[in-house]
Amino acid sequence: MTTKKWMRFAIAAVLAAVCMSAGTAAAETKYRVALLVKNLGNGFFDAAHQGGEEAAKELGNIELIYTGPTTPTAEGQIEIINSLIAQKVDAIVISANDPDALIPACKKAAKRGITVLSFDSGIAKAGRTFQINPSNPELIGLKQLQMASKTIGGKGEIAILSATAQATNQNKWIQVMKDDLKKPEFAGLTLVDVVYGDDQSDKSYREAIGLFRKHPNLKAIIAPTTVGITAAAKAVTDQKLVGKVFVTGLGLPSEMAGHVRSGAVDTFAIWNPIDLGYTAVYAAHSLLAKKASGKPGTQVPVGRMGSLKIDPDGETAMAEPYVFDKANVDKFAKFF
Ligand code: RAM
Repeated sequence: MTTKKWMRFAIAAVLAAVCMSAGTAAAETKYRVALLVKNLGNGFFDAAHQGGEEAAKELGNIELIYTGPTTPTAEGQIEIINSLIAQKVDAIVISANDPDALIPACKKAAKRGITVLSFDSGIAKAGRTFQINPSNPELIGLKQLQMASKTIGGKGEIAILSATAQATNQNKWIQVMKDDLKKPEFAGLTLVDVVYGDDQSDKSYREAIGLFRKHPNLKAIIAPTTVGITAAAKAVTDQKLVGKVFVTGLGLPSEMAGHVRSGAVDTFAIWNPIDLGYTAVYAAHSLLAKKASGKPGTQVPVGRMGSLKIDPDGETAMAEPYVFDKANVDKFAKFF
């Protein structure tokens, strides 16, 4: 090797060593982030998990732990939070089964230095740094009433088939719908019942059948849950009520395409659950890496989703719900 060549080789070797040690330093700041969902086996959360993994991959220093109870209960989530505290994770990003019951467990986690965020279904202020709503709750509630009203020509009996009776997100949307029903725009609609399928397919199905029996003049079921809406649509088909009772609410195009085709569903809405999971995990990283405080009035960077503006109540919204019908459902069914 000539002296010149040797010098070049030596410089390259030193540079490589410096880069490697920088790489090792980055690898040392690996964050363990738990994505704790209402329950496992729900396609909506599977999609959110996919988005969370995407954020973890992009950021490079997150180990994502995807977890949740088998049924959507606060007790199941409290048990998991205690185990995550024992495992000393860095952050818990939770879709809560109850706004208040989880506060003590989440406070305990925060005391041990764990960052706690809620997404999808929130925890009350005292239990988290901030809550990421998929969209503005007023808009989500209103959209569902508008879809039901349009499908049944603005007139008739409607019922709500929800998730669990304690779910923060569904309860908020139901309240918005009840308030909006007082508007002249919805004067022809009568809300005759609110029932709970607990985000379990079989219970949701039975509740839908119960509604048909109890309310023979029922025109529409609004199910503000991806589990409830599919079960209700199946019940309508099985009971040969297509064209008589319509189902609307919040659903996944992948699960709803067949029901739109059958006519049991005219329109339904949802936001992108992959984006929601991505946003939630990215936001946790921004706090852990001290790129944001998460305090009201500040912004939190969330990668390809831009940034979240935290409002005075410590809440933020991701995007607007999107409406699906037979013209576009198949296109989106490939994604979520
Ligand atoms: C179900 C869950 C979730 C909700 C969606 C619309 O999958 O209840 O929390 O956001 O429906």
